Amino acid sequence: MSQFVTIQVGQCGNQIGSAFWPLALHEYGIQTTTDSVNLLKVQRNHLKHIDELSNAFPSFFHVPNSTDKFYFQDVADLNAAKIKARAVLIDMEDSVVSRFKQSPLRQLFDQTCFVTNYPGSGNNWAIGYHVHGSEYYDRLENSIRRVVEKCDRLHGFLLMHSLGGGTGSGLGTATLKLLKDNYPHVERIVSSVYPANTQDTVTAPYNTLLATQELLEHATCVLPVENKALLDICNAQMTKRNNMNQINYNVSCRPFQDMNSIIVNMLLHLTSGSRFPGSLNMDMNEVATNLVPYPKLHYIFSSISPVTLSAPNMCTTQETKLQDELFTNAWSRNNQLIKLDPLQSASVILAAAHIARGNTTLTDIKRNIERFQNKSKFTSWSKDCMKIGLCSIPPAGHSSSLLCLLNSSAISALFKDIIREFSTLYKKKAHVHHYTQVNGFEETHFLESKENILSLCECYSEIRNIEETNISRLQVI
Ligand SMILES: Nc1nc2c(ncn2[C@@H]2O[C@H](COP(=O)(O)OP(=O)(O)OP(=O)(O)O)[C@@H](O)[C@H]2O)c(=O)[nH]1
Ligand SMILES: [Mg+2]
Repeated sequence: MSQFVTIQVGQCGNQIGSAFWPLALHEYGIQTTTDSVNLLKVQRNHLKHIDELSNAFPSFFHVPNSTDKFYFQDVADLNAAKIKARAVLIDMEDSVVSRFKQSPLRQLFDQTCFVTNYPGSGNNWAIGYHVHGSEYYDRLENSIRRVVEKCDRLHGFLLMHSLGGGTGSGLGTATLKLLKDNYPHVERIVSSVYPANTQDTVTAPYNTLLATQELLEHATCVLPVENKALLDICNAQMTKRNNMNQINYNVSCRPFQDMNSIIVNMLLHLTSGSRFPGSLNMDMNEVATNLVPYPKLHYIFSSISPVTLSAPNMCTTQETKLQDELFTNAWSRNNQLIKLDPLQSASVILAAAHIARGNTTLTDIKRNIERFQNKSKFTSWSKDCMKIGLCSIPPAGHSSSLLCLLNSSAISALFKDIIREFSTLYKKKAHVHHYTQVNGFEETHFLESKENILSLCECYSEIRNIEETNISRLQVI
């Protein structure tokens, strides 16, 4: 089974990480809470799939003395066996990362995998990328190398960060470049949280533009996420629950925790085919080969169904959903992790993949793929090809689930938004001096990034126009 190293950068990246590790352990049937409902469910799940879980466990965790018997049931077992997460935790302030050091999972993280400083990158991409990127290059290189050396089947890096601030966007993309330079053949899958239009950081448009340019150059695949979309998904989930659950939820709610667990479930689902067996397993390297037709056109829409929230009481076992309903929900724009519709009529699908987990059958998939092909517009080369994956192990708490991945020209709306927000600020040269006073940053970098993103938008519209011309010609004949 493949192995993955997660790299968490900045506040957001590390908060996503703090949702990631308990849920990843949960998937292997390992208990991290004292909640009795969850305990029962996890243990049942654990017993049913013990062999598969045992084989798949080293995907995210280093087991020093490999044992034949998979005996881990809770954190104490992990500590006794000196299990370590394959992770590097980076932040230029230490408040979020230090929460890891105090959490019940603290012994999962080796001291050498923490790279922190004080007091952050001041919401400035240039400080994250140029100042911290140079100063911490050697430490990052060493920390990553140490984790990599403990892998014998390293398949990919999973980088988690946001683009609105300075550390996740600046140092995050500097780290991505480091990964590309040092490990060019290992996939770099990035989950990037894009800021909402009503931004909490005035310089977010600059940081987002500059980071996006780096993501285009150095990532294998980017799975963009918007907090607005996550919040809407969480709210929709809440209105479906009864009042008592709603009250419990409101009391215990930590909004980012639920929003982040949606991202985590997407990442766990994405990697499931490389970790668990299945009758038609989709490996991670197949994701990039199938979904990225040209190197820079690697932004992928993702949606999952059913949605899982992590708050106590909320992650109860669901009855088997009707399979067709799983697919319909995954195609809905309401389930997309960004606030765009990949299937809108003016767009064209460049590539698509559906990864099912649990008791979905090939017949279910085939029937639904046909529905999908009839409702969507494709390029000439993607019309008849649909990558499908079937992984037999469902996520914790569900009997089946579906991840839909789409490379759609509709993504250009995200890029146009980035340029619009940037131009509003840049027209008045507001806040520019914070960037130009950073050693290594040139003002031309803003305009070059803008040009590159614009030319990406042109690529998407060219593909869409060619397809439209083809379609109308066909109609005339
Ligand atoms: N989904 C999600 N978004 C977050 C989280 N924390 C922060 N954000 C978003 O991330 C952006 C701010 O970036 P941060 O991650 O706080 O910044 P940073 O990378 O630590 O950079 P600096 O603090 O500027 O050094 C804003 O758009 C926030 O809404 C989180 O836990 N989850
Ligand atoms: Mg920060």
